[in-house]
Order: sequence, then structure tokens, then C-alpha cells
Amino acid sequence: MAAPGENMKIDADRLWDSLMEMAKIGPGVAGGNNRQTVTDEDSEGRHLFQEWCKAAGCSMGLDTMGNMFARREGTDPDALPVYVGSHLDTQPTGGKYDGVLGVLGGLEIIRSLNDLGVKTKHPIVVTNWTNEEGTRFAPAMLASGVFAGVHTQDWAYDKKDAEGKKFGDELKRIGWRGDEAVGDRKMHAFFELHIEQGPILEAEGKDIGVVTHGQGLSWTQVTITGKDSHTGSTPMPMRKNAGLGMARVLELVDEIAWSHKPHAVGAAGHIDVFPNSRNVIPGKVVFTVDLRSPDLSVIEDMEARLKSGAQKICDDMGLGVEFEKVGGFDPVTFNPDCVTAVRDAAERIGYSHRDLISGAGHDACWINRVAPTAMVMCPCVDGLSHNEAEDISREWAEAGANVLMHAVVETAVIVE
Ligand code: HGY
Ligand code: MN
Ligand code: MN
Repeated sequence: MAAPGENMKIDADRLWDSLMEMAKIGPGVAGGNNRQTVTDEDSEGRHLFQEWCKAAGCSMGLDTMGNMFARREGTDPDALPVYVGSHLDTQPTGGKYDGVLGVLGGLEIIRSLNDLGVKTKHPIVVTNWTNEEGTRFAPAMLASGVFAGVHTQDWAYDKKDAEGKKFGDELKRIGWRGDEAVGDRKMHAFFELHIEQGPILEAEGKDIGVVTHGQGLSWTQVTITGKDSHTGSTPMPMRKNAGLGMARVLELVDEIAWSHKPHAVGAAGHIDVFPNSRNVIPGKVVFTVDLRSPDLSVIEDMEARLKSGAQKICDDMGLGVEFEKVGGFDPVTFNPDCVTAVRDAAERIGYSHRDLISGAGHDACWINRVAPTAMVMCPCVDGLSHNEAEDISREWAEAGANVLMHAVVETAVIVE
């Protein structure tokens, strides 16, 4: 005799159609998405998500960081809800699935439970966390970080983009700054479905990643100052080339990361060169060094060697250098009971699976501080993400959403 809900499955076509519909909002230039946080495109995506949630019978909450909470009632209104979600904002050259699969996978659970007439004791709340990517406004996972008490709301509101616009002003401008106090909500548990954004699951032919840990992250903004001067008439010995200084620091970053192989990683994705003119030696460069590892002591070693090594490079070249920590979080261990619920769900449905450490940061990494949390991952093609060519199969989306549904519903407790 099957246990209640044992054979539940989501509607894979409906999920896929919703993913493709959302992907039409904030299209990129190469088939992906550019739906950056608190832009008009972000607002358009939020409206579509809200419309779908209301059609699925959910009430919608909105907090002062723009976090959205679509609630399906449980039989016990006093029971803490099981939350499930991710983010709808994308990189400037993002894919269609990073974050979106987790939000729409959560919505698909609601839609499927409605179709199946299944009730749960605990309410279920589907969440869209604001500004997970941290591209337009650093740091990443900004709103889930405020929700978890890691950042203050005022600090977050004051974060500026490259044009000097403030996050709080932009959130208000697009009409998605709610009244609900951020962080007041208490959760029974939180689950997040996300594409792996790495090559392991596909390479090993596994359908599901059971995420036991998340690696830690450190973002250090480095400013190197030299002297603008003519690229033609300035003799080599007289140059104060901040661009060359950056190049040597980035070589050092690569060397440091490799020194902690196989898990540590390091690079700079954000680089601003001033004045960025073809015939002017850069007098100033500003770049963000992204260092990550599952081991906190490795992150701390890499940060220390970056600072001491970059200082020496710049001293030897007669350049100035300043460091500012602009983002970071320690390695995360997810809740064993929630991880077991994910693993049992994959087992029960018959999906191949393996335990995994998340290489990327996720909202779940912060929410893990305030609620029992775990993640489900599905493969992505060539492990590629943060690229418009990001791709997954319908089967992978279906597998991830099915496992997510079973883990969420088991935790929310089916009521006969
Ligand atoms: O940076 C990250 O790991 C995430 O994609 N925001
Ligand atoms: Mn993401
Ligand atoms: Mn991302």
C-alpha cells in the first residue's frame, strides 16, 4: 500500500511552459536573460509570478526588501509554514534557469497539490528572494541576508549600482517595496531547488544532487592607483601602470587558488579600468576578487595571501593599493533532517543521486541560519551557468521539481 502522496508527480509540461514564459521577460542578446534586480524587467517578472500565484489560490506577502511570499494554506493555520523558493533576478548575461527553476518549481508544487486535491498540515509558502545575484548591487543574496539578520536594511538600501542609484530607491521606484517587516516570518523549514551550475551531476550521469554543504565565498574589492599618462610618449621606466599591477595581482589570485586544489577557486569577474582610453596608461583600476572554498581556513589563507601579495606587487611597482571586503559568507552545513528528506525523496521516486557541495552561493546559505534548510540540485549542460547558453533538459527540471515536491510535502505533512 503506497504511503499518502508516494506517487505524486508534478506536471512537467506546465513547469516547462512557465519557465519559457518567464524567460520572455528581460531577454538577453544570445538566448538567455538580462532581468537584473529591481529593474523594470524584474518588476515585470514579479507581476507575472504574482499573477500565477493568485491563479493558484495563494495569498501574496511582500516585505520591505521586496521578498515575495505566496502562501497556500495548511489545515493547521498555526503551524509554521514550509518555505520553498529561490530568485527571479538574473545576471546581465544570465541563463533562463538559474534561480527561476527554484521559484517556478515551488509554484509547480502548489499547482500540482491543487490538481491532486492534497492538503498539508503546514502551510506552504513559495518565495522569490530579491537580488540574489549581487551584480547590480553587491553583495550577492542581499535580501535573504537581511531576512536572516546578516545585514541591516538601511545598509542594504544604501548600496549603490554603477550609476550611483541606491537599492532602496530603485526597489521603491519599481513599486515592490512592501510594508511587512523583513525577517519577522518564522519557518518550519526551507527548501531550494537550483541547477548545479557545475559539471559533476551531468558527468556522473546523476539526476539529482543532494546538497549537504555550500562552499564559502569571499569578495574583496581591490583599488590600485598609478598615474594616467600617454601610452606613446611615456618612457617605460616612468610608467605607473595600474593595469599592469592588476594583471600581476590576478596572476597571484590564480596561483593562490591552484595552491589549494582541488576545491578552492579564485578569479575576478568585475573589472573597471580608468580612464579606459586606448592611448592612456590606466591610472586606476577597481576589481573584485572572488575566492571560494568549502574550508573556512582555506578562504582565510587565500584572503591573507591576496592582501600581502598584492601589497608587495604594488609597493615594488610604486602603485597604491586599497582593499575592501564587499561580500562573503562562511561555508554552510545544511540541516541533516532536511537533507535526508531530499535524499529519501530521490530514492523513493527512483532518481539517481549523489551528495554534493554547492559551488555557488544561494539564498539557502543565509536562510540556513534561521530555519532548517536544504537544497535539491539538477544537472545543467556542460555545467555552464552565468552564461546565456545555460541549458537544462525537461527531464532534469522534472526530476528536480518532483524531488522538491516530495521533500516539501513530507515536511509539511499530508493530511488524509
Ligand atoms: O555568486 C554566486 O555564487 C551566486 O550565483 N550569486
Ligand atoms: Mn542562483
Ligand atoms: Mn546566479
